[in-house]
Amino acid sequence: MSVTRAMHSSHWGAFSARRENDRLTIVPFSGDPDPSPLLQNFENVLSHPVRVAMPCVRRGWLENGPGPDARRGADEYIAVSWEDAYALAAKELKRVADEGGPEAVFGGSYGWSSAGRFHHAQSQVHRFLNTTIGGYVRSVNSYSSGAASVILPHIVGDMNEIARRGVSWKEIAQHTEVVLSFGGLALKNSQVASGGLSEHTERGFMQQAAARGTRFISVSPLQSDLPEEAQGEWLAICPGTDAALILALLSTLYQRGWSDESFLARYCTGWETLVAYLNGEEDGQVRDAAWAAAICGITAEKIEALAEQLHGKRTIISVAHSLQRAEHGEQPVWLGLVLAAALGQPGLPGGGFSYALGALGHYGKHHNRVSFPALPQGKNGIDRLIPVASIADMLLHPGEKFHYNGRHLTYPHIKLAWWAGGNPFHHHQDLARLRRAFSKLDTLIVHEVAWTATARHADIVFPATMTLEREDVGGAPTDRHLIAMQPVAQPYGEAKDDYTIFSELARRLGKEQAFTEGRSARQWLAHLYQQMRAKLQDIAVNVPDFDTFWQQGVLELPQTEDGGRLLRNFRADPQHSPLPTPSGKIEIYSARLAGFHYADCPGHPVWLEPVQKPDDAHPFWLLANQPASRLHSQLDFGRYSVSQKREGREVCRMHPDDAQQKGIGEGDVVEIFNQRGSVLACVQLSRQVRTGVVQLPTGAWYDPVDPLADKPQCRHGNPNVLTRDAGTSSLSQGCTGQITVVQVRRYDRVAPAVRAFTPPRISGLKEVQAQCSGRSLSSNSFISPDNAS
Ligand SMILES: Nc1nc2c(c(=O)[nH]1)N[C@H]1C(S)=C(S)[C@@H](COP(=O)(O)OP(=O)(O)OC[C@H]3O[C@@H](n4cnc5c(=O)[nH]c(N)nc54)[C@H](O)[C@@H]3O)O[C@H]1N2
Ligand SMILES: Nc1nc2c(c(=O)[nH]1)N[C@H]1C(S)=C(S)[C@@H](COP(=O)(O)OP(=O)(O)OC[C@H]3O[C@@H](n4cnc5c(=O)[nH]c(N)nc54)[C@H](O)[C@@H]3O)O[C@H]1N2
Ligand SMILES: [Mo]
Repeated sequence: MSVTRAMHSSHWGAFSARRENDRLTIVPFSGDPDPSPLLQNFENVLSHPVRVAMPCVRRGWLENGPGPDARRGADEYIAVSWEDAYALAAKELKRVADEGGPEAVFGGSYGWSSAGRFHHAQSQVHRFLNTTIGGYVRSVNSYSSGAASVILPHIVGDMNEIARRGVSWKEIAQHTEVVLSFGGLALKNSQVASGGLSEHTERGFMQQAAARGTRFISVSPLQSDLPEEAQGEWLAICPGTDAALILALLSTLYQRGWSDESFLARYCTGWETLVAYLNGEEDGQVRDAAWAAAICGITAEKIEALAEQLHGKRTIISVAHSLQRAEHGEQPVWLGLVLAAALGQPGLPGGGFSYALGALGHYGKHHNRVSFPALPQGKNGIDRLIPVASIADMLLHPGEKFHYNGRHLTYPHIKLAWWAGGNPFHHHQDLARLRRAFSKLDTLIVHEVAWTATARHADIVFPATMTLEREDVGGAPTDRHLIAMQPVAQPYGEAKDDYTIFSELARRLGKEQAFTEGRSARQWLAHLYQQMRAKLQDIAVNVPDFDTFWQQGVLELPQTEDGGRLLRNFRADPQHSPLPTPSGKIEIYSARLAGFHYADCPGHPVWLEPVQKPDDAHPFWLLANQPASRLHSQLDFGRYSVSQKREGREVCRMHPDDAQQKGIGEGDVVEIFNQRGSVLACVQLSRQVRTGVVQLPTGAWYDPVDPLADKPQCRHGNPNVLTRDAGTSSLSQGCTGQITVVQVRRYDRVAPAVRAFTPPRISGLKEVQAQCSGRSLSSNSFISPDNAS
């Protein structure tokens, strides 16, 4: 019996993979106090039939050539040799770039890909397009924090200073009396951090804080957003209404004389403008607790009691990413900051505002003094951008103007999009609209490890290796462990890593040297490691050479405890450490934002009536939050993810009272629908869900019964069939996928079988396989790390 063990890492934890004959077992990193069950998702995926085995070309594209095609998403595929795939892709990229320049190529390629820093797919795409055709149209910001990342620099400073480098968990556990979190602190979310997370410490810190007497208060439609460890309180709010609640809290603090007027005067601009707004001096509408109660579904008494709980306490306010992933998402973020300021807390130990605490394992952690460098992306020769969530608008409205952060920009005319390491048919909203948008392209090229819905819309599909099939270095700036990621298995079928694919394409475009700089993947790892080592030497820290690190598997890096420094320094000395805002202070009124003249994001924070709210036809809020059983759509076919489904379908949760009214029982298949389409899911009844809310997490692979339908039905449970595709506001144009409104009914027919994990029809697979190396697709043989390179 042969046994091998290799060190590896993922966005949800470090581990060693142990294989015994054909069985793969994942053993969490011994230094991790609270490993994530997501690790189990690796155990069954290596040779799963839904893996992409060969380069494939969409039949319609191969037969008719590049061009808009409404059949994208419903076509079959033809397996081709690597030679043919490279030739087709290189020729097409050259054609598009010759005719339209880099402005015709969209290389945003948003997505989380895998944890390794070198094979980070998005960086590889960017480097490839920069070095071969001189650039590409890029996307800015993220689906995570589209609104927050744009508004925070106007009102306080860079988001990273308020989130990743925000007040640390350690400090909270020591000093904080009240943690008020809008959107909660679910441990399901802090399991994850991009680049890796070798130690899951949130649970422990919450236990410590609670034991010392910290009071945790979670404002959320879901009780489960606050872990039991926190022993906290739940305020069940209607989704999308936190801005009204916070205005009422501010009004109460002000009316009772509890607002910290000296902090507000010394460290902030514009409090008097907001007070005028609270008092209705602008428009006659008083924004007090009674006003807010009618909007957010929390009684006026409870709102006033909450204000009282905060008054005089060392309080930290956190606003989850989710709140700003909604219409006017800038407002609750801005108001969370203002609430912390009105309590006089920013800059005090364990106090103030911490954006998105607990949303990811990065936040509230300490930083490495030196981190592993990113792959250099080269220089993009053009400056054309879209906010990342405007992808469908861009493709559907070329040449049209749009607003973004004080600028008036124009959508480019895109002919070709190149995607590696992301899944837009997971991450984007209104998937029927997204399909129509993608049908406008001449060509879509996708590198994927498996037949996701995005791969099924591509014209050329390159089979990419999974992280377990190659070597890399895992590391994040907030993780003190650097991991030598050693391969566990041979590539599946004909799969190659993204770097090899791009190197081969660059060669065919006459740019191989520019792309590779003459380095193999292993040589890049050693080169990047050496850069980090030199920087460490500059600060008198010696770490072993690359080969020794590789043998060791894990390296511990020195860290610094500088969490919360921006506001701490500002509080200590506002003259010498002003904030990087126009006034140098916290901006409760922003002259700059007012100068943009956006009705949907004016000069001070406001409550704005949303376009989407429940009505007779759509009486429920749908909450499309992050899944507990996987990262986004990654490894949805993995063991743990599948184990959390029911009969192969995603599980949605609703309150038993709502279900009873609809004649829905535990375990029933339901149809959740609105004007954009419908989704089947399996019901779990739960009193942890506020009435009027249905919760369906993201990440079940899109599996439309008829992919070309105007209003598709997803039999698997992907909520993005239902979400609305509109930006947060003219300021940031962020993603608004977190919430929408829907109707729900029991599905009484025989529910169609889920086919998400069955590959599309592929012809010619056998022939190409015979031409190629002849290696059997099923022999996903395991290898030992020693003979991996
Ligand atoms: N309705 C709604 N929608 C949302 C959200 C929401 O709250 N509600 N949340 C949004 C948020 S915050 C985010 S960050 C996005 C996430 O959206 P994405 O980042 O696009 O989601 P992932 O599933 O992580 O996609 C990564 C893809 O890369 C592939 N992959 C992994 N490793 C490799 C590799 O080495 N090479 C290649 N070529 N491919 C690889 C995986 O198989 C997977 O398909 O979703 C957003 N969408
Ligand atoms: N297991 C796992 N963890 C993840 C991810 C994953 O896919 N899987 N994704 C990671 C990524 S990329 C990101 S960006 C973060 C995202 O971090 P978040 O956006 O914060 O995560 P969500 O789970 O979408 O939302 C958190 C909670 O906010 C609540 N909520 C929703 N709408 C509202 C509202 O209007 N008001 C209030 N008060 N609460 C509301 C929901 O009940 C939800 O459970 O998560 C990260 N963590
Ligand atoms: Mo995200």
